[in-house]
Amino acid sequence: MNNELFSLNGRIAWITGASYGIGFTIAKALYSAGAKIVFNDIGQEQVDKGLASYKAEGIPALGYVCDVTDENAVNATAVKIEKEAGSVDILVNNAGIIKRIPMTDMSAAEFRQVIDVDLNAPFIVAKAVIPSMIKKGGGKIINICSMMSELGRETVSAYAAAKGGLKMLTKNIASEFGQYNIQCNGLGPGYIETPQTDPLREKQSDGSRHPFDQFIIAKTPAARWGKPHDLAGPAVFLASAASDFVNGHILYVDGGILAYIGKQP
Ligand code: NAP
Ligand code: GCO
Repeated sequence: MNNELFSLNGRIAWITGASYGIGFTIAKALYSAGAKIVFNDIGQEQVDKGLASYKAEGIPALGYVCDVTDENAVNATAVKIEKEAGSVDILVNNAGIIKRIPMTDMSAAEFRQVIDVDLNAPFIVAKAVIPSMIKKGGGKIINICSMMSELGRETVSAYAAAKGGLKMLTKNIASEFGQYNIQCNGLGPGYIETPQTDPLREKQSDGSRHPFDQFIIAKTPAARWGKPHDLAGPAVFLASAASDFVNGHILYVDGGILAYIGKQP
C-alpha cells in the first residue's frame, strides 16, 4: 500500500480552537503525518498554554489569538498565517461551544451565541481560506460535526441546530468548490472524553457513574466513551490524498452509536 497516500508532508494545516481537546489531538495526528501546524484560540493565555502543550510534544506549532466569530480577526489571521507559515492547505473547523439549557429557558442571545461559534464561524473561516486554496489548485476542509448533526436530545437545541447546519454547510462547500479540487467533509465524533463533556461524566456523590455516562455506555456498541485519539486516523484520512474523491461526506467516529438502538436495560 502506497503510504504516500496518507502523507501530509509540506502541507499547512490550520486547526481552529486547538489549544487542547479534540482540536489538539487532531493537530498532533496531522503533524505526525507531516503537516505544519497552525492553530488559534480565543485569548493569549489559551494560545500560550496551547503553545506549551505543542512544545511538550515536540511540535513547532504557530499559535494565533483569534475569535473565530470575528470576521475581521479571522481574515487578518488568515493573512498572517499566509505570510508566516504559507497558504493553508488543510482547514479543520474545530472550535466550538455547547450550552446545555432547556429550550424554553434559553435566551435568544444564548441560542445565537452557539450558532455563532458552531455554524457562522466555520462559514467565516472557510470563506477566508477558499480563495487561496483555489489559487493553489486545491485543499481540504474538515468540519467537526457531531452526533447532534443527526440526532436531538433535551437541552441542546442550539447545538443540534448548529451542528445540523454545519453538516449541510459541509455538503454545500463540497458542491460549490469540488470543481477546484477542494474536498470538504465532516468528521462526526460520538461522545468523546474532553473538557466539553466532563459534566456528563462527573461521578455522583455516592461514587456511582453519572446517569448520562451510563446512558452513553448503553447506547454505544463499543460500550465506552471515545477518546480524542480515536479521531486521529479518520482526520489524517480526510486531510490526505487518500480521500481526494471523498467529498461532502460526514465520517462518523462514534463507536457505532448511530447504528445501534441501545442495550436493553
Ligand atoms: P472543548 O474541549 O470545549 O474545546 C473547544 C475549543 O474551542 C477550546 O479550545 C475553545 O477555546 C475553542 N473555542 C471556543 N470558542 C471559540 C472562539 N469563539 N474562537 C476561538 N476558539 C474558540 O471542546 P472539544 O470537546 O474538544 O470539541 C471540539 C469540537 O468537537 C467542537 O466543535 C465540538 O462541538 C465537537 N465535538 C465534541 C464532541 C465531544 O464529545 N467532546 C463530540 C462531537 C463533536 P477556549 O477554551 O479558550 O474557550
Ligand atoms: C451532549 C454532548 C454532545 C457531544 C457531541 C456528541 O451534551 O449531548 O456534549 O453534544 O458533545 O456533540 O457528538
